[in-house]
Amino acid sequence: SVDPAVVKKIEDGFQTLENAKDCHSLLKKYLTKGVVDQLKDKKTKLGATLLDVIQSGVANLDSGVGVYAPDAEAYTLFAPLFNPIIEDYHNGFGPNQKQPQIDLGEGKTHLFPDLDPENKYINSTRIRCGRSLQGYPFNPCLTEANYLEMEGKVKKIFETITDSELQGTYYPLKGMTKEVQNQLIADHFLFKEGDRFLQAANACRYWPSGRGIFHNNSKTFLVWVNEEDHLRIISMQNGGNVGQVLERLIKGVKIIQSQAPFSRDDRLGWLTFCPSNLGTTVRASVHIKLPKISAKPEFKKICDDLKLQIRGIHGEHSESAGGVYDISNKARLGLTEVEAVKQMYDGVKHLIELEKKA
Ligand code: ADP
Ligand code: CIR
Repeated sequence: SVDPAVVKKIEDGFQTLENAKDCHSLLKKYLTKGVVDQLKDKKTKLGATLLDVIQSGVANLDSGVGVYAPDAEAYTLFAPLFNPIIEDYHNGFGPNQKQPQIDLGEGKTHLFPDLDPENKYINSTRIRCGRSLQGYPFNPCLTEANYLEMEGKVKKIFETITDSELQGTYYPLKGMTKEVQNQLIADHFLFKEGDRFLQAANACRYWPSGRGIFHNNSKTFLVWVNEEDHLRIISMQNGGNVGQVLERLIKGVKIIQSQAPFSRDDRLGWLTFCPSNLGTTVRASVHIKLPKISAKPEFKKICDDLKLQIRGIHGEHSESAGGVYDISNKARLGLTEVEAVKQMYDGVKHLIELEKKA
């Protein structure tokens, strides 16, 4: 059974959320007294509790979502909390709905010709997806030995990549100079360090052990190792050629997938640490200048209606700079991978038309 001290922390966390009038997280919206009482005594086989699920959102009242899954079982054991959050975040994906079959968009990349052939609006395009290695829980339940073993496994996979465009080098975070690390972060290639949302979720233990980045020479194909998810597979390049970016991502995912079994759930698709990334795990984004329409008060509403999410220039929870925004598909669950990319593509195309007319 759950330690009474942990139950107390859960109840205190609930009170903290109740008292926080300025908190707008999905956690606060759906963690009712009834849900607390139903779930506070439950524990996954690996020993994770409701506290592991909610502690990041309790410590960070400005969270958008506020919960993480410590292991795969948490999504079912704590479903009375996860399900409504998932439904709210992913365009109404209900408890009886299932993630469709995988369709990365192979053979369909011609559907995405350059969004900005004159190079006037889009600085760069990026598509990423996440994967979890079968047989390992998510961050809070991993030991240092797990991290090192997982890093060893994926390093071996990287060494087998012979495709001339994708082949590259794995750079462990341990031993990387601060100068190199900070440059990679500033240039948008590497995950940041000290993310308070992840830290409060116990997702940064033993840092930097087992963490690192693989990339090809031109930094157009990259893989993050053991940051928020076990793997983040990324394709990016300057300009607005979404088709080319997707084509490269598909090539990379297929190579890696052929050598590592990943955790997939029949209903939720690819499993990830954060419920916002379930399903396709795909976030397709552009860094785009839209000086006219982004100055309008209705810009956020326009993007919401197009099912787009706005982020700042250095990723989630960062600010825009120089009028450049990160615009991406918001939902990742309940649609196919190629549909997720199309949501970003069609939405951004529309935004560019609005900007031209403004
Ligand atoms: P994620 O995409 O994994 O959800 P973030 O929002 O933190 O995570 O973004 C990670 C990094 O990727 C940040 O440095 C961000 O600026 C960069 N990035 C995202 N989209 C683009 C893009 N279209 N072009 C260049 N960099 C991008
Ligand atoms: C939040 O709730 O704002 C953070 N926990 C991040 C949530 C979604 N972001 C993500 O998956 N990277």
